[in-house]
Amino acid sequence: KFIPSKQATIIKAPFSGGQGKGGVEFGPEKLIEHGLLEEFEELGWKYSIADPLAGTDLIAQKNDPTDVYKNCKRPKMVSECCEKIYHAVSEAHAKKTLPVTIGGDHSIGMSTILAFANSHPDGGIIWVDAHADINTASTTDSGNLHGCPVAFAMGLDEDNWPPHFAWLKEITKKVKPSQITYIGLRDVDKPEKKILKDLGIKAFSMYHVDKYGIAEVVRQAIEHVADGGKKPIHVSYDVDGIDPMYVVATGTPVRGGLTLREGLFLVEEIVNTGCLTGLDIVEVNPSLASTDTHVMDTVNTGLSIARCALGDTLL
Ligand code: 5AB
Ligand code: MN
Ligand code: MN
Ligand code: MN
Repeated sequence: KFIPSKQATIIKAPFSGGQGKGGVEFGPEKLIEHGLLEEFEELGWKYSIADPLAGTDLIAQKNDPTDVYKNCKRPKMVSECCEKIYHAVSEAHAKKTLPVTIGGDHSIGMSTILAFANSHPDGGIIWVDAHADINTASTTDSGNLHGCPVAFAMGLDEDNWPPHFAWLKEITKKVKPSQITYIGLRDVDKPEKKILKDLGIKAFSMYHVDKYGIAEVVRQAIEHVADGGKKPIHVSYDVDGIDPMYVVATGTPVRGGLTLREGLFLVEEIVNTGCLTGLDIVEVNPSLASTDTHVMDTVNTGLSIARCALGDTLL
């Protein structure tokens, strides 16, 4: 509905500065190596590739011991990279293409959802994750900014932001609490629970998936953020939303997650509304599995999410 011809912009975000582990920066290349681009072709999509972090010395930045601000780790690196990704995603929206941002860690979600909200102010965001990623610069305990992107995109606790985030402060239209919902939550920090409650953010945890079933949960999610399928929808998909039995190779796995089919079904349902207008696939870390089979399970899950998002169907 909102992408007039099947045109996508694949945005590579080989970024790992939002957390401490190495390897998540290989996500985009791994997905491409195992057939991401062929999927677009087979499903009739035209695409261009954006590589906004090309030329950035990501290794030196990640190892810069001076890049800290209070409890926040690598704020300069995260800010600089996220600004570039913000512009790339905004450009993809301006060209009326589907931005498909491939991580990398989830800190880049601040850019993708903010670019979405600025290009589609009436749109809704569905954040699929085991985690709420809504710690603020003050509440983060780990200091890892991949646990904070939603708070940054909403402008929460701006007074305590690291000074590097000046560009983000200048973007006055923030993501609104009513504009986002979650599916798959099961590991939410105490201060995050308070934020979700205080702001009245609708969230579907694994409890809701068990109680109502994924079909009803995704229906309610679409109802809440997109008037049941009348408005553009951005999906920010952290692969750790799916159970580690299918997705081992990710940085912060939590047991008791979505089955593979639940995780794919929700994408299929969103696509069926015709409203999918932005997608992130993040936190595939090929270095975090002890066997090739486990790496490939995770990579193939990422590829399946993409295939569902591009409208693969038997019918
Ligand atoms: B992910 C935790 N809440 O803030 C924190 O993988 C985990 O992008 C964040 O969802 C997980 O460090 C970030 C404990
Ligand atoms: Mn997560
Ligand atoms: Mn700028
Ligand atoms: Mn996440």
